[in-house]
Amino acid sequence: MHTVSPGQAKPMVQLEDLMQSVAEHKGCGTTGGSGKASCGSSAGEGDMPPEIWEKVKNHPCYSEEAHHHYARMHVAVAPACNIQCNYCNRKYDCANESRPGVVSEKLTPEQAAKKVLAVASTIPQMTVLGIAGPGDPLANPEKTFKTFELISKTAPDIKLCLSTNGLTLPDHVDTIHKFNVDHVTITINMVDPEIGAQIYPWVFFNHKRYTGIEGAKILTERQLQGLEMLTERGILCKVNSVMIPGVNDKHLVEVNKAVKSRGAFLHNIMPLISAPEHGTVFGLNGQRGPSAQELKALQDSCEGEMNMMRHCRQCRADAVGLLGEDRSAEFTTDKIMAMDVNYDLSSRQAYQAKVEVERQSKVAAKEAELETLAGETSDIKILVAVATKGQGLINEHFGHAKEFQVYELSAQGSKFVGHRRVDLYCQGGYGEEESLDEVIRAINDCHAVFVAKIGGCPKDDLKKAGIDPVDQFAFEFIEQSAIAYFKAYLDKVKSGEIEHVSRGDASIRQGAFIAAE
Ligand code: CLF
Ligand code: SF4
Repeated sequence: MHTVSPGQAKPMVQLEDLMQSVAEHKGCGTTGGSGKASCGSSAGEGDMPPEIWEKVKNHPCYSEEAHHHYARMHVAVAPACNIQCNYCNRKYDCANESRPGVVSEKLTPEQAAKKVLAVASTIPQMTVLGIAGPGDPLANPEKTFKTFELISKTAPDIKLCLSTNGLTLPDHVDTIHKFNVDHVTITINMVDPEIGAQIYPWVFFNHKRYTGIEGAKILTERQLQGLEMLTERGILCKVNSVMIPGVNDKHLVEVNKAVKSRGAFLHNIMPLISAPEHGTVFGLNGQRGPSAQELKALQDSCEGEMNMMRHCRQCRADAVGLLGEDRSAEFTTDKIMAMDVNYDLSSRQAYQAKVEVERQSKVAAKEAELETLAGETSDIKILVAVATKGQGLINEHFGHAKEFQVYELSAQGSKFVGHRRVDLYCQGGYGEEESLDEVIRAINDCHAVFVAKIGGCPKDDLKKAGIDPVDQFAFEFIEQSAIAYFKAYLDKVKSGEIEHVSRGDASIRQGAFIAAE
């Protein structure tokens, strides 16, 4: 998405201003191709054709399971944009796929290529390079494709990924194919121009500015045409949609159908992040974002044959690292240019082979635990929150967690359904009551919170709020532990030791809002 600065929030911006201003589109907008079940979920190798598995197995956005192990990076080579979104402030990075916040350092294609080699040498599990802004990559085609060209020559093992608003996509599909860009994200927020007019004040197309319904009509036609052209060529497409309560929330079910029928591989419905200090039209109008519960309900209602991405972190246009972590400060232009880069393909491959062994042992442990639920017919579902630093392990202290991953547990097993950002509870050695309240609010639809360690006071407060603090699975695999916990929970319910109480509505009542940053 892109965000809008106060000045640029006004509809009448000249193209020259537009091209010079630093439009900041962060993130991705890909749709994907082949229709078969895949990867926002924890679908694995047996669930899809081998050629699709090859494309998604180590892409952290296209595979929920891969995101625990593999990293992506973005290079901010695309400053300009050709549309205006009401959730975008051009002072900041594009909101299509990132949260408003910090202005990225703009790079030339040559600087970007050096940065990719520097990161690939330092972080061997970095497998994907995405161009996602800070404007629209296809409003800056020369820089975008020059970057891809340089990287495909120097680091051929890295997957190339692109995120766009889709306005000029049909014009670039052949070039995207030529450069072996296998993953494209299109941000599609509507297929009805009347709704589009509430989101996009204008689009700039064929040297002319179009406003209102007329502009939105052009945009939706071009987006859907581009999606069809990509999927015809076997390019995996993901669609990102920003959920804007009262504007397009109900309509996104229609969007889901429209993109699914055109071959999109994955749909990523993201929450609007909106606050007055972002200076966006929506932020200044008081447009709210959805609660975590509202977002999950919409994602659930769209989940059918097409997988829904639930693990998106709305990352910046210069993000580096595992999803949810940001190592971009280690790779500023000054630091990169001073680095002695040694890109060694064989050591990267050796490291990734070890990652695969780790990953397989995690999958095997989950499968084995799942067998304990065989024949289980209960329709009970519960959510659990998990403090983790990655690798699919419960390996974070409660007080150090900046976010909790949320899993839904049922007789079918465990499913990742989202994450909740929170302020650190532990501030320099002692807890902050306000932060603890915030944590409890954020996870109050969960029955339990799994942690590596937790102090006595927060433990008591969590219990009082009806949330079970669980540290018995410290440093063990998340999903294996969660299934074991759920099995024990069901056994206790059946024996009458405890009564199952649904906590599903609690977050709506008490407002477990997704934290806007
Ligand atoms: Fe980047 Fe996007 Fe490629 Fe991923 S991000 S261009 S597909 S490599 Fe990923 Fe970030 Fe969410 Fe985007 S977590 S904002 S979905
Ligand atoms: Fe901002 Fe353009 Fe991205 Fe929209 S498409 S969020 S206006 S940079």
